[in-house]
Amino acid sequence: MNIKLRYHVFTEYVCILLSVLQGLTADVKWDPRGYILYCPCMGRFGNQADHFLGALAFAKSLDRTLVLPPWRTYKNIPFDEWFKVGPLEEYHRVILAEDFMADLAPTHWPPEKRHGWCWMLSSDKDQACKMKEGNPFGPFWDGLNVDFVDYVIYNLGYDYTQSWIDSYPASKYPVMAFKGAPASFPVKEEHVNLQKYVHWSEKMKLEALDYINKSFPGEAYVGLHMRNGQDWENACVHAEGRSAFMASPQCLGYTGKGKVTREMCLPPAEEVLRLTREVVLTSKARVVYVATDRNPMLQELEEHLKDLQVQIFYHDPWLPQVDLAILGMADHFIGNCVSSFTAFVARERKVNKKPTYFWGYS
Ligand code: GFB
Repeated sequence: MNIKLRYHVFTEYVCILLSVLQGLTADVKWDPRGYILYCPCMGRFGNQADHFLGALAFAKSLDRTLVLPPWRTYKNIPFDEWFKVGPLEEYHRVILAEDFMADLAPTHWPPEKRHGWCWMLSSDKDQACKMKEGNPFGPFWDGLNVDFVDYVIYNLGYDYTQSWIDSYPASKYPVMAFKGAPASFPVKEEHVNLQKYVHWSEKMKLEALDYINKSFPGEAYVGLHMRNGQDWENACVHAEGRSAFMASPQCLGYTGKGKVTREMCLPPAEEVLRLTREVVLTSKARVVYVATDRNPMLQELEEHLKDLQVQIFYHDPWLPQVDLAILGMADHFIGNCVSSFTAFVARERKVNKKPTYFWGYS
């Protein structure tokens, strides 16, 4: 084990010990300023992460504690399995959903007071707020042992802070449990920087570093995100010519300058090879790390970069978040303008002042 890795193993043990001690002495008190809870029920990780930043900002604007929802895959993943809680507290009050349910809900949000919150137009008000209908809604709330006895219908936008405070005071509505994230997608421009409070857990960091240290220790590397699975091919059919499409504002900005192109959404092989070579040449890196949901283009890359003596690595980790962490640590990164999976990496790199380029755009 090299020194960097040993240091991380040591810090992880210290963190685990501290959290056990904290758990033993924790005295979770109810906060009368109220709580916000929601299901991260739209899309996969990148979408959920965009929503998370907006929900965090929303909770702060209402001065309510944000209950950190588990991430939703085919099961609930406790928030702190992937990210640290501490750095978020520098921005605003948060509590893990599992702690909220164990320590506060039995007394302050008992089963008979559990109301689901649904956004609905006034004209649809007679429809039920189906908090738990379908997947992931049902399994998400089941994972927290929550059933709803009634619901609250609202049609306020999440920017109308004062209206929220006036209409739903915490004294009358202590817990807001939203059907979906109280936030927009993609993340708003003014919330992008909240990424600085989102830090990988020691466990995730170790997992990424372990791969890096075993595969290309100490080498500068260029990380590539190639989003080219079947679902993406289908989605990109609708992308061309639009002023905004999914995460594209990360490239085109939020004011509709420019249009999404086919090359940005689903870059052809020539564009992948061209930009990779350009970044390898300018960075002088000798390692390329490929992350993808389908085709890593290993043969084409090897052929195209043969004269530069570049080593190419493709890990295909058991957890996509390991790819994200490795891409975040890369010296240079090329991603996809339209993908929110890329957007997570690009935001992390932005706050850490690391360079990012985009297929069909840079
Ligand atoms: O993260 P995500 O919301 O980003 O969804 P997009 C894409 C998912 O595909 C990731 C896998 O969460 C991963 O599970 N994936 C994508 C990858 N790229 C990689 C990669 O490089 N490595 C690994 N290991 N896994 C949106 C979806 O995806 O695409 C929407 O959220 C919809 O629901 C749309 O399907 C078409 O923004 O790229």
